[in-house]
Amino acid sequence: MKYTVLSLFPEIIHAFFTCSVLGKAVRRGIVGYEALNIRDFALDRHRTCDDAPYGGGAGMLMTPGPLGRALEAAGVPPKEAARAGGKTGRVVYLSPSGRLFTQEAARELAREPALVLICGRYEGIDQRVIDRYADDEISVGDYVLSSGEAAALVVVDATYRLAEAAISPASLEEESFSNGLLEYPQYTRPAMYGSMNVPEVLLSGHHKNIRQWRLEKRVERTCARRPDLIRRGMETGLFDKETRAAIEKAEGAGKSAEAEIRAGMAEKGEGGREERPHSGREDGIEDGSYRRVIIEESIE
Ligand code: 9D3
Repeated sequence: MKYTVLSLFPEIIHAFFTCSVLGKAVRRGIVGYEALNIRDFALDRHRTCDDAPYGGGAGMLMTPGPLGRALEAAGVPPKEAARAGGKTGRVVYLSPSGRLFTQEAARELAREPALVLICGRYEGIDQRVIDRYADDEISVGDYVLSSGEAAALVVVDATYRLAEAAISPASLEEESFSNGLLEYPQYTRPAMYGSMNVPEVLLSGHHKNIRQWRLEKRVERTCARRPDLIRRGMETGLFDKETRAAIEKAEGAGKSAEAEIRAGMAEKGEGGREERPHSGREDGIEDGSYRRVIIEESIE
């Protein structure tokens, strides 16, 4: 897969493509990328890329000139020039008004030979440059980001690993959403972490019980956190007999989202209220000290 990312902050893009697993894929030549600075295509002395919206309104918009020239430099012809069949790959504008990015959308984009990703800054970009060059408009979720870069990196991350797996399928293990349930909780050494023990069943070596426990945990979690996934799986006949039985059991035990929250509160005190008044701090530390964040391990 070859990515071309157009941004006013290409340093953000470079950092992502040179670190960790993706960095290795780039160095091995499995993934290619180019990060273009849109500002390099501005023509005036101040390299202006923004202007006020026609018709009024808050904030500034990205002007079409520099972005259009950056796209042409990336080999993207305007639509009126009748594109010569998929050579530049799909042009995606990351936008809060786009269609929702899902695993299905990631699979679809991963099939392209190349992707051109446009990151907006300010309040957005002039509609004419979208109409003239973009094939697709994608949002990564219903929350407000300050710009398109983080969204573009989400799309890169979700697609490059699928594209890579298409070359060497051994690396693609079972996807979290492929059977419609969330993952089970995981534990590694040490078996005792402070006063917190690893669940006994995982140390038992009893593989059938472990499989059953993991299925129950997945179902409990999914019922509590993503009841939409349970509904969808039921409606589409996605779940096998064991899973359906586990769902009935979890629902019978009242493991719905609200039930789990109420259960959590009941453990802390009566009536769902905490026993001590809240200090006003969000991190739960009551003595005025700072929370220490310990990074135990970094990923190569
Ligand atoms: C004042 C109206 N805002 C819309 C809610 C304008 C606006 C918000 C956020 C304009 C640009 C942005 C920056 N966001 C993105 O560029 C973006 C985004 C996002 O904010 N959420 C989810 N997906 C994406 S993809 C690009």
